[in-house]
Amino acid sequence: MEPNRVRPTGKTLTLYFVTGNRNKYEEAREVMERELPPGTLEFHPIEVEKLEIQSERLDKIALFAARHAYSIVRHPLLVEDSGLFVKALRGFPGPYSSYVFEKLGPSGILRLMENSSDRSAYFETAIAVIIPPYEKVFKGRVEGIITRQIRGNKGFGFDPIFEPSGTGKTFAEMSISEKNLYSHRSQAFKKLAQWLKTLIQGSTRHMSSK
Ligand code: ITT
Repeated sequence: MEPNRVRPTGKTLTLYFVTGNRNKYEEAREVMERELPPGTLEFHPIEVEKLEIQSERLDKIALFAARHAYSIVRHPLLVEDSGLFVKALRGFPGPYSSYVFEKLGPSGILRLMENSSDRSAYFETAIAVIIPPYEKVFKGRVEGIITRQIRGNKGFGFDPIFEPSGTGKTFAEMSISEKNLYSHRSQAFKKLAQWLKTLIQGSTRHMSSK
């Protein structure tokens, strides 16, 4: 079957977010709804095997996984890979964040950092999106610190131990919309939304000049 392409029809674009993490999807959806005109995008989560290569680079991991997912779904989609990079731990857990979260959790990171006075860390996200004939990667990063204690019960993952610079709150003490003012994910999805706008506008311009 011919893969789906963005055709200059002016119709709504349907884009799948390949993820098993509902929280990630909810955060992304809030950004996309805010950034894109109503009716331009249908955005849905989809669970497909996420084939992950071993790499230090989130963009490479996301792009490989997106290409693999596309070979199965054959419909415009994106994969997002994120990680927490702690300076005192030389960037650990980074691309291994998912595994480390499962094995150690936020309290395990706090234990590893008991004697570290340098608390600086950042979250990074890479989104790989495939909308034939395009393949694009968008990144986002937020700097902050690892707290001394677990704080807050919202969000997911390492949110209760990460405080974005200058906020005095952990991500787990913020609503989705507040987290989206700062987060790595929201920055990357905003870039994606800007690009989608030009893509959609280009399609409709093409149609009206026909
Ligand atoms: P998918 O791969 O199915 O999308 P995942 O949860 O495995 O979901 P990632 O591999 O991208 O997602 O993320 C790795 C881990 O990093 C994730 O399990 C969380 O523990 C952590 N993480 C990522 N983004 C986070 C965020 O915004 N806040 C807190 N922790 C986050």
